[in-house]
Amino acid sequence: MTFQAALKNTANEIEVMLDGLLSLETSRAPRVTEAMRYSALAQGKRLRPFFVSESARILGADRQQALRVGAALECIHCYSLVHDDLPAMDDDDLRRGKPTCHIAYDEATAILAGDGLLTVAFEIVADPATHKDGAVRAELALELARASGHNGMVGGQMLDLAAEQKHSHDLDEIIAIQSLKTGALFRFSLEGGAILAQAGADDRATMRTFADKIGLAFQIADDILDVESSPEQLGKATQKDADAGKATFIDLFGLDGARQKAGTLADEACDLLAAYGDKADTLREAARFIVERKN
Ligand code: GRG
Repeated sequence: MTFQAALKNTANEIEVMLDGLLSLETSRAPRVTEAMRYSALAQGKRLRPFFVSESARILGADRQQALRVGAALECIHCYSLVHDDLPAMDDDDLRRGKPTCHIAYDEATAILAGDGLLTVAFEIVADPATHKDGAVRAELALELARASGHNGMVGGQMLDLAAEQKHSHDLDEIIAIQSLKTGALFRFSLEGGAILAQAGADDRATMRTFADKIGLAFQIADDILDVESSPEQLGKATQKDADAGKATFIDLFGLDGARQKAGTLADEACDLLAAYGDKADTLREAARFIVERKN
């Protein structure tokens, strides 16, 4: 199966799963559930669940279980987008081609919808349907919390806000920030499949290193799209980084240099998968897509 077909399949399955997990029928507070559904069921690429399902497939874990872990991770990703769009953060009106959650609802509802998505992620992972072995579920919850929290994505967002204030343009600092802000969830996506498969230390390390390379390549591509693309194409505002005084990889490498750096990272990521042979072809295509994508 080609990468595009596999991504589409996973996206469809994740949307069906999220539709069931975020059920309005069983909701005791329909407004917040509606806002959660509004953001989580909006058209996203579902890259992170795709990576969970691919690492699970390559390492021999069950697909339905991998989809549950992917759905949990997508909930965390969507919560971060909802909160990131709030007036106190990026103050954006457009996300995934639609009004952002606080515009469609209101700020308090958007904050609660983000909180709801964050917590439901752990409800999904801790449910016995995710894995029969409680130790596996506990490890998934632990790593997901580490990736999402103050020493992961939340910490990266904090450092990013601070760097904006001091207009910092130091390469090591930008890499360190991005490795937390966007890299941590990619790391969990590839390690999550390995945890489900109860894979050994070598496989887990390979998946983590692959994730670090593509996570950084993803962020460089994001910086390029912010400069070169349009809100119509991306479904979100562009030219945000310069306006916010954010230090980006383009400031450091220039546009061509940034493109080259992202390509090199994708090559290095693909090389890491040699031991998995053809089985990892879709993952290799995904690494290329990360740097060549148009949205
Ligand atoms: C507010 C706790 C908190 C964290 C925010 C990751 C993050 C930290 C904010 C997201 C804002 C942003 C635009 C970050 C740049 C990289 C990124 C995560 C882009 C969006 O991811 P895609 O392209 O989006 O996978 P889709 O919509 O396809 O899921």
